[in-house]
Amino acid sequence: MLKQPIKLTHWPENLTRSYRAKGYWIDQPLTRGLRHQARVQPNLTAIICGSRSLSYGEVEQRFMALARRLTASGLGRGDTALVQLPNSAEFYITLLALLEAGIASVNALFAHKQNELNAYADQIEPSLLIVDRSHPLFRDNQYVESLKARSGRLDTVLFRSAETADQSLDDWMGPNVESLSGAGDDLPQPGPTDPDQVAFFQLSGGSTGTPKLVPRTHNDYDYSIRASAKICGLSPSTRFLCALPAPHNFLLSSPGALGVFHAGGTVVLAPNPDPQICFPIIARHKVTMAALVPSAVSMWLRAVEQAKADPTAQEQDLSSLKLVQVGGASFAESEARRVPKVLGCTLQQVFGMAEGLVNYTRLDDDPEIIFTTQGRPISDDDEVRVVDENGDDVLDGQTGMLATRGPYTFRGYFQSPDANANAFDDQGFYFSGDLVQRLPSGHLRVVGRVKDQINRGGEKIAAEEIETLLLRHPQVNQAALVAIDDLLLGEKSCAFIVAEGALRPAELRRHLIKLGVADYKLPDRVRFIDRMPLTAVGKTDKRALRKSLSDGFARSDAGKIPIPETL
Ligand code: J2J
Repeated sequence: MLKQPIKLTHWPENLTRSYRAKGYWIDQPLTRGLRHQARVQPNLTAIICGSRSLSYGEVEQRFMALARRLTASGLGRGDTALVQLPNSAEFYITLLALLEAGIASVNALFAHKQNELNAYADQIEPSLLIVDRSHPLFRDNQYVESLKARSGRLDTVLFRSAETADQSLDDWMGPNVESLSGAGDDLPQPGPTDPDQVAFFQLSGGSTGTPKLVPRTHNDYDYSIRASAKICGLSPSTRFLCALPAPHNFLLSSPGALGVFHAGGTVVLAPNPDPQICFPIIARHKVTMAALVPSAVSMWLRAVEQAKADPTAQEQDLSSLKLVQVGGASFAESEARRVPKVLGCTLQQVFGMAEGLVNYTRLDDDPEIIFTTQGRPISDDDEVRVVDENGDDVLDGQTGMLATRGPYTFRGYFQSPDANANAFDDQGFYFSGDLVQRLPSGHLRVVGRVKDQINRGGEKIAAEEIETLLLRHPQVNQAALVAIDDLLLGEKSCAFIVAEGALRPAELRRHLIKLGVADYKLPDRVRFIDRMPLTAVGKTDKRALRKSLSDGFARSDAGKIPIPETL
């Protein structure tokens, strides 16, 4: 029996016609870029991962083998997969295989734990799970069994870093596809979903209780990738460093690894943006371009300056680096101005979102524009409105809420009617929750947000999600999570708690860890208060809570700051 396509809120007919007519939507699968390069330059390097180097030909062979195996085992269009892999060649090979086989994946960050994975599994009911045995959740089979209980459809589980008894991801990518299935030519052939249907799900930063999923189609995502690759000047000589989580929209599509594959360049993987790890990689592999969050750029600037001041320090050859992209959170103008001087390369500011719209400063923009704005949209057909609380457009230079629609901005979260009712107006404009100003040139400046979210160095935390979990502690009567200013990360989180009886921050931390929350979502500070301040309409007055945080309280100890590994 044919499975139903995955539910999607489509763009209106007149717009889809126009996006096709203008050449944005080309009705090709997202694997097109890599497969094209595998044909024209099979021996060039596509991925460098530790000591391994994979050519375009090898990557294609491996992902096609995996796609065929998956198809042979009865998986295909209408099926979904939950994937959690670290930064590795296998991540890209898996993603490409699932796209080729028509299986829509959710690619969880490696930092995610049961809280997040359960939420994704409940939404997509995966038939397939692809995970890494080195992740603490998958050291034994207990959690896999509980995921199977959540999703009745889940019966295929593949492991990276597999143990002997496991179905090994590596074997499924291996060359002996026919002999493994014993069928040969009779095997059903893999086929991607229709280009207008869901290709995979991106993860929303979110501001509600449950992590939300953004369905992305081949057509819309591929357009954003092709156009981004052009804006960023990618070519076969591009060597792109991916040192943040590979599944994140920034690292995947702005222009990210998929943009690099489209252009025939090389993706060089690193586990995190620590300069001690990344600088030698840049020197060894002659990296030309890196995508970073602001806190990582600040660490790089500091590391270069410290090395310059220290005559005994080993020299770091960063001369191959031509472009550093910074995005995901606000980047201080003073830091932006230092980038060309200290790192000796061009800076590009990127303001994007998993939901769609991506803005770039252009490589040839006036330096003042690059230092002081977060760029302008990819497409002439990105409709951007900056509006006041009545929905009326504000003048250029004035602050308003960002609302957008266009050829690669989604039309609705997966199975979330309430969130969609809040996030969209009746014209299909998506309200991102950002407060921005637009310059007459079309460049945007991000000046704040209205969404109830904390942006911890690019890692997004939906306040409501954590508040709901805090409230599950029997002694917590009320909870509110707010942002504290932080010198390196931009923001950290502080939980205000009204508790019953004596309760210690460590106990709350243990409670959240037990619920399986990703570490970056654990409150950095906890404050116990007697009463929640309320607004006139009786809601928690978060503004008052933020104001009550004194400067001294908010200051962070730079020496103790963990390296931001996730976006
Ligand atoms: C201020 N805030 C920013 C910026 C994102 C490219 C780059 C980033 C993301 C991303 C992405 C910002 N200055 N330069 O998907 O393709 C905040 C805004 C935005 C939210 C989206 C991409 N760049 N932000 O960060 O889905 O609040 O995507 O709405 O994780 O990050 O977060 P996310």
